Amino acid sequence: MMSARILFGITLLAIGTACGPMNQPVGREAGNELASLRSGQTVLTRNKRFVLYLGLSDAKARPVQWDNAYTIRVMRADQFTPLSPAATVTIHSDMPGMAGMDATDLATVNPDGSFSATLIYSMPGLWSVKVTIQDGTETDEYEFEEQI
Ligand SMILES: [Cu+2]
Repeated sequence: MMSARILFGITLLAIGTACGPMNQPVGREAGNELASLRSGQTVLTRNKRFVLYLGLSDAKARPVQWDNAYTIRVMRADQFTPLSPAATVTIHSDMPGMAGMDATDLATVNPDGSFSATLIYSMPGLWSVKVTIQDGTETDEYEFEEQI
């Protein structure tokens, strides 16, 4: 029977091998650079349909491994009007180059119209995050990367 120490070593080796590519930024097409989103930054979504604010809820400067609570605020970019009550915000996170790491979460809407979501970066490395906003017939997204 294998000792626990040997088994642990084999497991670490397997993880190290599997995760090699994910610590490198994946190749980018021109004009499709992914930015790291600084907490508290306000950005326009890809097709300029929405203004998106995404901030860490507990005033951390940077996200950390495991749970990160985010507050998300969205306005329609054309008139700076609020979203309709039926609007949804979905967050998809993944590690580029590593299978089986992706997760999709629907953000919870708060009484003041903001959204809350918890992103779980389950291991160190490069994470790719896509925020998708849908309001009626309008859908738009914003992608960024985080090095955890
Ligand atoms: Cu990984």
